[in-house]
Amino acid sequence: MKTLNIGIIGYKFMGKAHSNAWKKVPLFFDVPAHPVLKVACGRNESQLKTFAHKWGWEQTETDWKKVINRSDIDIIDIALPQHMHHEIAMAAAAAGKHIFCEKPMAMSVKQAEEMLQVCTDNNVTHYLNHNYRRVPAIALAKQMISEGALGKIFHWRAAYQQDWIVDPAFPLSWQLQKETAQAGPQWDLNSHCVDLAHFLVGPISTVTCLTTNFIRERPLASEDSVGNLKATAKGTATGPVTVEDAALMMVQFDNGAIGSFEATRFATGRKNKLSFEISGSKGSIAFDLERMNELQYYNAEDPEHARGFRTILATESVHPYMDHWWPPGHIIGYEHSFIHAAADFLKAVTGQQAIAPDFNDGLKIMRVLEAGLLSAQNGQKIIVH
Ligand code: SOE
Repeated sequence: MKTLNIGIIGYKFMGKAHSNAWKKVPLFFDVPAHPVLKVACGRNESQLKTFAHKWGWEQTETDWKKVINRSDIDIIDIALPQHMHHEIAMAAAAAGKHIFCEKPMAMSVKQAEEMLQVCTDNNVTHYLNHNYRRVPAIALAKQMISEGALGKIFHWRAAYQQDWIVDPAFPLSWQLQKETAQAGPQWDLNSHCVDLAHFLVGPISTVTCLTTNFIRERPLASEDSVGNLKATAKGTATGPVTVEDAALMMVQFDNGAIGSFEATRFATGRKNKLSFEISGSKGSIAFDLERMNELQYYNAEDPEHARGFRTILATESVHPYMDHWWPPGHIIGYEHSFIHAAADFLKAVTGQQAIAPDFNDGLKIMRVLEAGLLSAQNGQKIIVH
């Protein structure tokens, strides 16, 4: 069987999620080419070696440029914070490597445009890992909408709620600084929800946004404070938080629907709750990541006395991706969405099918997110296109 050699850059939270996907995908899917975990790259050599040993990467390298310049590497997996995506993706595409890139795509629309251009010019496969599209219940929602189950769509309501920085003692990690994150939940969380809104409802034409900060100064973080949404303080010195703590967007879609997006790291008690509801003329659907195997569906055409939201358990072999997993009713989890992405990416690299979201979709997401930041600054409604 054909093999594809992967070089992964980054070994923290996403490095693990991606490594798990590359390892598991040939076990559960009929892959068109076998992914080889060839080389793992990161700056801290001892941590990197521990990671590589545990996850089965054959080699390690501390200089990402050397990984990209290796002739035996086919795929570059960018599992790093967004401020490093542009430079690495540009170099990887120029070297003819296929790119599997973690979200959010970049720091700006301009960077995203350049990344898309260089990938197009070099004819490489590019995938942006908004993994939630590949949660079976969400893929089922897409299928049902395409089949007309909701009729004309009126409303999109999304909320992505976390609470990991409610404590003022939580330090100033890279996610809370503009130089490394560009923005707060508007980038990290609303990027996912805008991707889902584009996927399920359609293009967004205008954006109005409000952002706020609840805590403006935090203790400085220690050097290796990255990964798993944990960080430790370096001492007593503090620094300013330079990204928003919460964002609220209102949008208009090209198809006439209107939508709202709440993204926050201050929803006390909510750890990683991504929920959305779509209301249409014939029915509605609702999803909650905390119950990720379920899709709520209301059919306005049911007999009047029997109407009500019902729960579809998206665990059957007729549901997207589920024929690769367990017997009926056996649930799956967060990491499976990454494995589904790896399976589809290998098909894309071998020319069997296109993959989305790619950098073209990512650029459209960045346009909405950047319009949101601009609107929050100037108080105006921004026209995206
Ligand atoms: C942190 O907020 C985070 O890990 C996101 O960056 C991920 O994309 C999301 O899946 C979970 O939360």
